[in-house]
Amino acid sequence: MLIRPPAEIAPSEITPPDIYRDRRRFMQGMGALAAGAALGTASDAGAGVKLAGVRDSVHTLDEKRTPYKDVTTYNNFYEFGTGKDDPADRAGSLKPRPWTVAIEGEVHRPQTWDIDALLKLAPLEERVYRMRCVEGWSMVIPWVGFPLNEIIRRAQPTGNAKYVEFVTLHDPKQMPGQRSRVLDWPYVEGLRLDEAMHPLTLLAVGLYGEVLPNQNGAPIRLVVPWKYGFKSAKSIVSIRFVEKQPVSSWMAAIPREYGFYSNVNPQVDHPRWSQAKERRIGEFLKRDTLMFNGYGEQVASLYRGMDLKKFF
Ligand SMILES: Nc1nc2c(c(=O)[nH]1)N[C@H]1C(S)=C(S)[C@@H](COP(=O)(O)O)O[C@H]1N2
Ligand SMILES: [Mo]
Repeated sequence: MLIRPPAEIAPSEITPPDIYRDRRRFMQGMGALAAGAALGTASDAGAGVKLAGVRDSVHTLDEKRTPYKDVTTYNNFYEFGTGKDDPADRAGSLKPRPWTVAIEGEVHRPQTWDIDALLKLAPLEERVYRMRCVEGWSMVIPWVGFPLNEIIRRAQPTGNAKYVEFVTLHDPKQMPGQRSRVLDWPYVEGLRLDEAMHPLTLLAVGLYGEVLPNQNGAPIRLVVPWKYGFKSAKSIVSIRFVEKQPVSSWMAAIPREYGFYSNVNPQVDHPRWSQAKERRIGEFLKRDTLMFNGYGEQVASLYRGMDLKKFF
């Protein structure tokens, strides 16, 4: 999004033949099986493998879900390149096992979670969320995950914890895009503690009932449905509780264009384009962008009294 204007997507770009998806998933499955065997870990770590025991939740939508192949082949994940199809083509070098997530900083109980233990921390739910990229496109995605607040409660933030920082893996061997300096790596994002505690804020480990594909942020990523997509950091290795407002990677790169809050807000234009409308991937006509991406009833109270033009 650093270099691209709002996406104008050719239908051919978003409807590759089905066979493409099937071939890719087959190969990923084989890769996961091989990796599982080599590491002696469960083979259910692989993308495309069905997640067991996923509950339905009240978080669903009466909107058409974006097809799996679009969700997994039209991505932003600059660690694998800046093109929309780079992550699907190149994220095979990411190894989602073994993996740990450190809970650190201003907490009474810092802890490093092994990813497989983390998967058992709370019941997995399916949540169908709208996702809106600041570039002007959107999707409806059935995520699988659990609320971030499940981890936060266990970590017991101290009185100094005002914000939470999310840090993506930094390893140019696994993430070749980190060899070019499009961003100051690692990718860092942040939320205010109350935003992080909000029941809509999700840690996702899957989509469409299956283990998260690498290109979507395996093995664990944030999903904050009322904020622009870039707030939802992928492939997280650290969740840090801090006193001062973090500087996110996008704020550091282009402070005039990307602020800390980044709430979806059709009334606040991006300095280079309008945010009033969006193109739902797979649709032809643009639709109006909704305040807080349609989650206003749940989240507007977090911002009561704040000037959202100033705190963009
Ligand atoms: N680590 C990391 N996280 C990231 C990004 C990225 O480049 N690196 N891109 C963000 C942006 S701009 C968007 S729109 C979403 C896209 O998520 P998706 O590809 O799963 O739809 O991921 C976000 N999380
Ligand atoms: Mo984005």
